[in-house]
Amino acid sequence: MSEEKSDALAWWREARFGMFIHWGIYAQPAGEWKGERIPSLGEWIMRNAKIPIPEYEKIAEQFNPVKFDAEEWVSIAKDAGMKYLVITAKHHDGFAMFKSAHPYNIVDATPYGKDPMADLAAACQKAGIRLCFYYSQAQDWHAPGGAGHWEEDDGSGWTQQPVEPERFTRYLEEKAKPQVRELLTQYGPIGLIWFDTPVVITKEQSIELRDLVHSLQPDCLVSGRVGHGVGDYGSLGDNQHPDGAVEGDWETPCTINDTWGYKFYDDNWKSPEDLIRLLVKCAAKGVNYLLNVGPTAEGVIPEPSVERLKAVGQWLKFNGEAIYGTRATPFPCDFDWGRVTCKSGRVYLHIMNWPEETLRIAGLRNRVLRALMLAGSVSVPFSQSHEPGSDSRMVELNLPAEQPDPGIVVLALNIEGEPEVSSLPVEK
Ligand code: JFZ
Repeated sequence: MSEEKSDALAWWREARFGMFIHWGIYAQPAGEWKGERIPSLGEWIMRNAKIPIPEYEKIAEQFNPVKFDAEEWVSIAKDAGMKYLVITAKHHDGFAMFKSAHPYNIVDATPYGKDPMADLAAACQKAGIRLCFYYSQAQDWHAPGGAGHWEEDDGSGWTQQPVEPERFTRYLEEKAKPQVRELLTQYGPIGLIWFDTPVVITKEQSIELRDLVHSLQPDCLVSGRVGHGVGDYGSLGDNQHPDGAVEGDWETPCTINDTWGYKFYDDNWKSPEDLIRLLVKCAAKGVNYLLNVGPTAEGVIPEPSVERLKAVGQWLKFNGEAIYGTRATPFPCDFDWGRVTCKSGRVYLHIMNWPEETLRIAGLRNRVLRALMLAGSVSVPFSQSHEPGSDSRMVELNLPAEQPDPGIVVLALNIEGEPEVSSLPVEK
């Protein structure tokens, strides 16, 4: 991470929670091809069902998301407590979901004929949400020279061609770079470009893409998946949350069910409690949580996702202070009872397993001024001790015997100064 980018990262660090949207013409087959359910990710159906390019192109001729309503999508994100939105402008299938000079795009190749990104840009602007774009820079199964490009072989079927460096360079120059330029010049300020699966890209090419983004919009961030570690922040593996401490700026992309792009029969939904737990576990490591929805071909965010996002938003309404603008736990370890976030003057205890008696926190060096449950602002009686001989410190919180809420209860400790803990917070 370069020094000069840290200002541009300020909003992103503060945000902690964003909406990922995987939306493309793959939502039309929705996980099924010629009567067969195709395993794995919805947005990978072209490759997994080995759909020839001319047949896949026909999907676009049916794609008509008449129920798409940008303001509604943005309000779903806002009600969930999400602060930014990252939408697939072009996924690996090569189809642009925006107005582009390249003809394979939603405006020119579908009956819909409109640019949803323009509507989203306006709705985001109005709602104070940062609009960001996902762009598959290397994999493009439709464009000659793109990684994973389909070509008809000797007549026996369709296969992926090995990538030849000169052809790939031509694809980058003729399609990827011009489209990145379009995304950064047609829709006003963009928060970040979420490049993905660098596969064959060279380090020089990753740097060129990053520099192109920064030259068009200096404050626009570039995701780590641009390749070769040259992005402005890193991406963890999908649905991952780190166990140990993490250095630097990271984000975890997550699914609510098991796919990114819509599949009509994937109903393996995580519970709202699971989603909140993952949000807390990410925040406790200073990691952003980018939670995905996969809208249908009609342009509707599936109801089970909407319900769950509402529940997360409800939790954040009371406990958001313990997520937004916080830093990773100051403690060198995790605790059985839950997770910790903090900011200047405050330590937040996210209680996932309600303790049987007193909750003991060892090692906090700051004087605690007050302890309260965030939801309802209920004060919690506590005591604090310090044994100078062994330099052992302890805060004891007398929680109610009954957990006041079945979800994660957050305790805020008002402290003096910046949170500080002993390097080994030993419990007696
Ligand atoms: C990629 C895409 O192939 C997929 O379709 C989706 O868009 C997802 C968000 O990103 O898949 C990945 C990329 C990287 C990892 C896992 C899945 N990873 O690093 O663990």
